[in-house]
Amino acid sequence: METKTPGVLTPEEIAFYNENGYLRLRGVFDAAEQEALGRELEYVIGNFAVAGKGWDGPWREKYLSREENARSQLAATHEMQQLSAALARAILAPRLTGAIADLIGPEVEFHHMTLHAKGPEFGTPFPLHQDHPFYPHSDGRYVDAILHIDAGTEANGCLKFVAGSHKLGPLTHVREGSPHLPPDQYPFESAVSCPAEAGDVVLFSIHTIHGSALNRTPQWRRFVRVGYRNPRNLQTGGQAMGRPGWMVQGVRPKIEGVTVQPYGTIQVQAKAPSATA
Ligand SMILES: O=C(O)CCC(=O)C(=O)O
Repeated sequence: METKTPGVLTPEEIAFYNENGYLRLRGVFDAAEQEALGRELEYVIGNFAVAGKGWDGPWREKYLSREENARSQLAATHEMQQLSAALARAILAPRLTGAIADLIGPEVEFHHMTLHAKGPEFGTPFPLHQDHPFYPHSDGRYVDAILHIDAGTEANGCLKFVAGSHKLGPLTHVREGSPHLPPDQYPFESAVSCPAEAGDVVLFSIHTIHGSALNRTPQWRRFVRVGYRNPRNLQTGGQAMGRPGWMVQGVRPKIEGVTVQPYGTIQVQAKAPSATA
């Protein structure tokens, strides 16, 4: 039985992603799905998320005034598919996973889900970085999908990308606080804004340099990140290391030297083909 959604993206969209390292998908979730996502995420934030000042590090003095540094707020948590059926269904959405299969497939494995809700007026910014240091993988066949539960605008801290930066591969990050790129070498001005509507999804490569500015609006700005990989792209460390995820397109390929335990671990023997790549 065919378990891969037929092509979703146009050749132009695939070419845009390959050239720039990111891609906006419009209207992935309809009004009813969007309403359920917003409502259930509100419950998750109220009951399970941890609110704090957000990412730490010397970049804060560079980017933020004293007041912004003291008052900035971010609510975060992980793996909300364990808390909400609407969020669990979103991971499997065929238009989303089919698009990702067009970019890195044909097989696609779900890897993780993370909430980033920027608080009102002083919603924490993210300095420019790649996601590679947080969950390094052997190659570039890894796409992060940002589900826009709320619209992303200049005023509330939409995503910003350094176009084409995925071609640089993994870069060395400052490890003081959360991994980030040195602000002097990678200024925010080098990134282009990617505003999007609620219900849109923005995709980007694990190697694309990105970040977002302060949320200065009176409302929360809620984004959910879902990580997807080609299952042949083996993880080498970080978040969710060794945990098999659901197959969301196709079937898991059998890889020499890799065993998947039914109750929860992926073990890679030394001879696995891409474990040392
Ligand atoms: O939520 C944001 O504004 C930025 C998210 C981000 O940088 C990330 O998920 O890696």
